Amino acid sequence: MTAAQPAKPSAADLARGVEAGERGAVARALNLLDDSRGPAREKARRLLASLSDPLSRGSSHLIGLTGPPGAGKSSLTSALIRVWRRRGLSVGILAVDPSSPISGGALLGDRLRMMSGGVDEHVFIRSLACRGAYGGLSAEVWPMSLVMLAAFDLVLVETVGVGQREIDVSKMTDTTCFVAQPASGDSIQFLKAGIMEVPHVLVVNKADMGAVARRTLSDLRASLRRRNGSRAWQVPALSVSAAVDTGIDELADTLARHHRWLEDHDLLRAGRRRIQAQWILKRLGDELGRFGIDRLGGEEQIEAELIQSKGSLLEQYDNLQSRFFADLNISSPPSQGAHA
Ligand SMILES: Nc1nc2c(ncn2[C@@H]2O[C@H](COP(=O)(O)OP(=O)(O)O)[C@@H](O)[C@H]2O)c(=O)[nH]1
Ligand SMILES: [Mg+2]
Repeated sequence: MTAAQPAKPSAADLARGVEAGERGAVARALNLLDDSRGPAREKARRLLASLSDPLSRGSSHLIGLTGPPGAGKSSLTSALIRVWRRRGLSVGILAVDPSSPISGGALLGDRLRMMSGGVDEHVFIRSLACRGAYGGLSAEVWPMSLVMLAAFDLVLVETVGVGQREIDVSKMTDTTCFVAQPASGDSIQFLKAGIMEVPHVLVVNKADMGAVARRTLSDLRASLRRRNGSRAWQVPALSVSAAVDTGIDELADTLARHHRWLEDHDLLRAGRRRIQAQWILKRLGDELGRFGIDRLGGEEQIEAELIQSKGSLLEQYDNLQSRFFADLNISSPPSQGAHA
């Protein structure tokens, strides 16, 4: 850091830009969250605290699109963007695709520019390279989602599901939509065996493949009938084709219906609070270990405390961290922050 750096917007200015949906401000905010150096992290903290409580921003909807590589998540994402834009909604995309770490988001961006003949000011795409281990990837998705929720009507996280032991990025959203590949039995087997937690919306893409797609859909519906039972939200299974552009409006309607349902049942804010608490717990556990978590009162108590407390993401995190170090009589925590 030298004095020769050009003047940068303050955290408060950045937050205002983000809330006005300015793409430049969103890009700068996401870069800030990506930067683990001390001053950047301090500014990230102020930025997140300056956003007017994105956890409560019920007008925006955080959607996870998950499923195996090749199922058509990216194709479906661009098809959905077209529908949402026609409806006058602004859209932010976080593409987390380990099968195409760098190019995923760029390709999506190119495709959209080709379709619309230019850059759409109301669509923002950010690609996150998969960094392999838990920390790098999921650690960034939640803070980034908060920024994007403050900026856009719809935020979509595209990702292949990750392992069971880690926080599944696809569960860090209001609505999880699973995209199945016709004739690939595995996801359906998982669902039947109860291994896969049922997402909120199921989609069989590639309806244009005909019989094989229809069979997959009826398979899915059969196993859903058994599992839906008396659930308050009855998980729907839809047939769509991103390539031929059929069923996309219905998919957008269904996603919106789940959002409304969450709001009607007072579950939107509660869900986001729980995701945030789990994010903080996971990060604390990575940094302070089992010992640290126990020292702070154990997972359950910390989670309950976090769900009650009003602080913004990094404030909550830092408070717990400081408490831990104060408890050990260490005056200053190590410089490494939550985004290391
Ligand atoms: N036949 C057919 N192919 C599709 C459809 N949607 C996507 N694809 C193709 O499936 C492949 C994988 O698509 P992509 O969107 O990259 O899948 P992702 O890995 O899940 O993001 C590409 O070759 C697409 O052209 C569809 O509706 N029908
Ligand atoms: Mg993809």
